[in-house]
Amino acid sequence: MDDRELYSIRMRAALGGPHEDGGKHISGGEHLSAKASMQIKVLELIDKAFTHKRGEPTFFQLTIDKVEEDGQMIKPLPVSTFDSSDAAQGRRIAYSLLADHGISEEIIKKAMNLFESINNTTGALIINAKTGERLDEKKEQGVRVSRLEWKKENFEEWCKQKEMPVNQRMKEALTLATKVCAHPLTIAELCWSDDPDYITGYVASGAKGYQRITKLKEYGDETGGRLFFIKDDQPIESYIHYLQKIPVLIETEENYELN
Ligand code: WAQ
Ligand code: MG
Repeated sequence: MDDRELYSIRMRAALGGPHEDGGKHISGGEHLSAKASMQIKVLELIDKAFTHKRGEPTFFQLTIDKVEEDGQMIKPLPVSTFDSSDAAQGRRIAYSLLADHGISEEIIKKAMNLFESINNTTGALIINAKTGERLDEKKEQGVRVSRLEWKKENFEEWCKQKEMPVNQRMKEALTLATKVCAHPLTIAELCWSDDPDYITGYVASGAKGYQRITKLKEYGDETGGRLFFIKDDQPIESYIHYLQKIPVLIETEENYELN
């Protein structure tokens, strides 16, 4: 076996049946892995789904695909943090951070209202930053970004250097945002979790980095999601292909090897 061969591992879990049959979305997750580490990554995903605060799944699906596409290595976006004392203040900060990217107030408002209606999506909604129109055709589910990884040891070393606590959730979110924002069509991403016990979210972009906002919703609230604001000057199909299929490894050093 060539130990540089990579596998994409994807998980989705729902309560009351599969998502497409109306089940409630509980959890999703993805890894890129060498064959030797697949078992441990699968166990992590089982643990993630079956200890979830949105509920205990009755449907759990795992998909493993061998990756044939060439990958890219990208440095993590720089991180900054904005403190908010409540959700309302957090959303005002999110507004102004999105407006810094030239997105109009009307479109931001429209997009934020979408969060109230998308609390069962497994993926992200892709929004035309000029018109506010939704560009993905995936209806309920949105587009799931896959084939991304940040090796644990490298992430922990990076946290130490930045004097930041090791936060698994931030690792996943920063990995995703770095992949999404590395594409030239992405103007900015807005995200907060759909987990009732996680209230920190972010606005991210290649231009401004990963801008965390400590409180974007109140505890107990199960609404959350992801919006990608994009330019409309290239076909959406190649953008979606990049998000779903092109492997991206986050690395802070040269000579990086995934295990
Ligand atoms: N691709 C596209 N959309 C996704 C993906 C993905 N791989 N994973 C999650 N989503 C969407 C989906 O609609 C989820 O319901 C929603 O995002 C929220 O996902 O402290 O934990 O995993 O810096 O609940 C951000 C702040 C935490 C971290 C975000 O999101 C920090 C979070 P969750
Ligand atoms: Mg979640």
